[in-house]
Amino acid sequence: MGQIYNSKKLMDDIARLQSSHDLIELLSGIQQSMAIYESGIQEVLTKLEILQRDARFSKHNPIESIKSRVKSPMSILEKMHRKGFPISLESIKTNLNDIAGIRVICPFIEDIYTVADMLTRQDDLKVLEKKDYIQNPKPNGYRSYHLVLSVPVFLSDHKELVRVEVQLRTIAMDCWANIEHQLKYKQNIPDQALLIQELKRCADEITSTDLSLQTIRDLIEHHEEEPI
Ligand code: 0O2
Repeated sequence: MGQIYNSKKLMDDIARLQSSHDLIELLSGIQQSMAIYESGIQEVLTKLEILQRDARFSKHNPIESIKSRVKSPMSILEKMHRKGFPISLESIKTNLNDIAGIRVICPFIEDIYTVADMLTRQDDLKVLEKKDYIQNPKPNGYRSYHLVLSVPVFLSDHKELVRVEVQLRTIAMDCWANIEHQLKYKQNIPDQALLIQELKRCADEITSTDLSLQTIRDLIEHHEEEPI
């Protein structure tokens, strides 16, 4: 997420690298490969929905809401370009972990680890990567827990292992990340440096609020009711 997204510059760079025929082929190849990523998302979404349904029978539901998306072709090309990877279908498949993406929003920090545990215990999923940006926030203040999972998708004549990135965050972390993402993709905003500084301050306040809310919830939960 380092650089400001400049679609004109990206297209100029890609045009320099490829003939326009190659580029059209590449974009249609990306479009065709989307179906398999959608299937990967569907598999993991089903698992999360089952967990959500199961939680209806317990005291607390650790999942507030779930969002999903397949990365758009332009966003795929922008990320390949930003990371300096060669631009080809094979390279996209090898190098990008988040073409299929799911975001799980949790009420409390502890819920994030509960849901991550419940998912990673499932023996048909393989955990390829874990990144704990809650214990180790990014310098800009970004906090979330990321998992890259490999999920089997059964097609008519073969099985494909699809990589799906799951981002888990609290409601406040999600709100922060959405605003920060918008700022990154906007150009020529006045006082950008000041806004970045303000965002960092908000991230620190959110961290402290998330921790306090967790403590209050734990106190309420562990309070033994007096017998009447
Ligand atoms: P977009 O537009 O949201 O899709 P990796 O190969 O996994 O090691 P990667 O993909 O850079 O390298 O990993 P990382 O840091 O886990 O980031 C993956 C995604 O997490 C990003 O995808 C964002 O969605 C989110 N993310 C990471 N850092 C930040 C941040 O500082 N701010 C915000 N708002 N989101 C962040 P994309 O493709 O960069 O962006």
